[in-house]
Amino acid sequence: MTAQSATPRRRVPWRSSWPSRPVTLLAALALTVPLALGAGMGTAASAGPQQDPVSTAGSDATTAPLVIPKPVSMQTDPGQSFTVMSGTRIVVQPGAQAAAGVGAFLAETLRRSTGFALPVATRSSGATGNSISLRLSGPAKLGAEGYRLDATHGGVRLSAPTAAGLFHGVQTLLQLLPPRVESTTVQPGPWTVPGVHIVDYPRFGWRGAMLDVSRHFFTVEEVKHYIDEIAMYKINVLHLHLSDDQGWRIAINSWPLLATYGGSTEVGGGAGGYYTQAQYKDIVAYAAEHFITTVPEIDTPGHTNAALASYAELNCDGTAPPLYTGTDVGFSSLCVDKDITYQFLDDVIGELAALTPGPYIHIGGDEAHSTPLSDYTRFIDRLQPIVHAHGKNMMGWNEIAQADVQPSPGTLAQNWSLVNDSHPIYDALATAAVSKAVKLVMSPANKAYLDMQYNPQSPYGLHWAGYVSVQDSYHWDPATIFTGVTESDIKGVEAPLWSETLTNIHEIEYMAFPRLPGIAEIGWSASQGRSWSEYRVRLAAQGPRWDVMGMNYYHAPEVPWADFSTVQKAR
Ligand code: TNX
Repeated sequence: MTAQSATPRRRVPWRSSWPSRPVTLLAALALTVPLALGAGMGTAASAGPQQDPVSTAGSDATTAPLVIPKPVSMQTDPGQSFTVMSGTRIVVQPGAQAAAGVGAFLAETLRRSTGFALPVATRSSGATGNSISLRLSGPAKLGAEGYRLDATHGGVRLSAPTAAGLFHGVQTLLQLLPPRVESTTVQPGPWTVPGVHIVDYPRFGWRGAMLDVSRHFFTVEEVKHYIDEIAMYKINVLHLHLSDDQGWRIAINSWPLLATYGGSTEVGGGAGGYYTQAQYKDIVAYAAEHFITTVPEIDTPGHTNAALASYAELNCDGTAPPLYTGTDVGFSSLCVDKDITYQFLDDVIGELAALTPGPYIHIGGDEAHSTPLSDYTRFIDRLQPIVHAHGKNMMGWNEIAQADVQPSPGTLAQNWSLVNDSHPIYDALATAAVSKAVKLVMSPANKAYLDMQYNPQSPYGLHWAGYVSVQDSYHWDPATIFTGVTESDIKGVEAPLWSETLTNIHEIEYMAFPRLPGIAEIGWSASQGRSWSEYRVRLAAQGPRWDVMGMNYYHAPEVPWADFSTVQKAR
């Protein structure tokens, strides 16, 4: 492949410089807390976002902090501010190791651009004076991921009931600082945070980003780079599409040819690749350090040519097909009536479950056009107990709702059906899932698929679901798209990035940005009060940050980049 190795900018520092890193505690918090929140936290708003053609945000733009996702409540105090200085300290309570880990992340990020020492100190009494305090406390209403942030002359006080909440609060704090805070080299100050009082928590407990590492393979460093970028917008699930017709990307010890042979190519005939189990664990741990739960997907019973090519015995006729490097879908199927198919799945899911601290295994289930429906439903019905036997919940694309799926524990259907912009539509798969008490993760292809071209001129991407402008991808609400599907049926949202046309991190960035922050906001912020005309101003303010980070992004003409890069640079 042609991918370049990318240097992560926000590597969590405790690996080397935080000797008492509470790995297990942090990992446990990161892996269980975000998903435990579930749907329905915060305002159960169901009104769709307004389409306000007139910009109303201009007057606010220079005063209100330009944060994405939009916080639940934010009061500015123009008479107050806090400036990070050479003597500023980051303060945590004694024994609050999870808070100390988040403090170390903040310190490391700030040290690079400010050049200040920013020691992480322990003190029981919270912040006094020139400090940023991180406290593991706060009212229950903040939930598993909420936080409170106050910036005044007296310091910055960040509090949250969980480390995940503190981490999300740190992401907000970084957005309140000038864009050059994202630099990896020392920049001139001042490093002023505006006077602000924020109370914030998410609408949904699942805010995902999916990366297809099968159609093209991406290196560990590239995946970590993407983790850095999605964490900025409070994404808390990384769904890795680890197998498809064109490549198998995770080493399975009991079936070694899957990776070594099935992973040896990719779309277009490049060299492909796969993650060793150690590399995969490294990705999962890195995501967890960013309070992101990894959900691995092995796509079945279709999208399996790489596996079928690796082991002849998995084919009904006992003959292995050749490896595949094209972009068709729907031509491959596991052999539903062979016992070895289920032995294979048991082995693969067993090894995957052992590598997966999070509660979900995604079994695909999409576009199984070569599997007759009765075979398909029998297959899914046999697969779900295998997932459960390995202690995991099953997630699949929305077609799984055709089978007799059990809702418990925690079964999820990922809905990729197209949605109508202006009114709810009936969708049989969504309705079937909900009737079985299976919750939905919303990924409507004509809104949330980041691989859809922005317009006919886009250099990468597909357009089978339409051209999806930045404004289009922001203009939907998960709870109002299907008749009969309401807020409580929805686990959250996810933005898939399929990689038939994408070969490296720069191309990934171009498709994900600037649309991904909008999907993140749809998952985090209440829909009431969301409007494109206001959002696009906040989005424009991200541009200078991405410029500083050297990120590639589409300079969508409907976003007023130039105006706000000037404002931000002047701050
Ligand atoms: C549909 S929708 C797919 C993928 C493709 C993608 C391209 C769904 C679950 N599957 O196999 O890569 O479209 O946009």
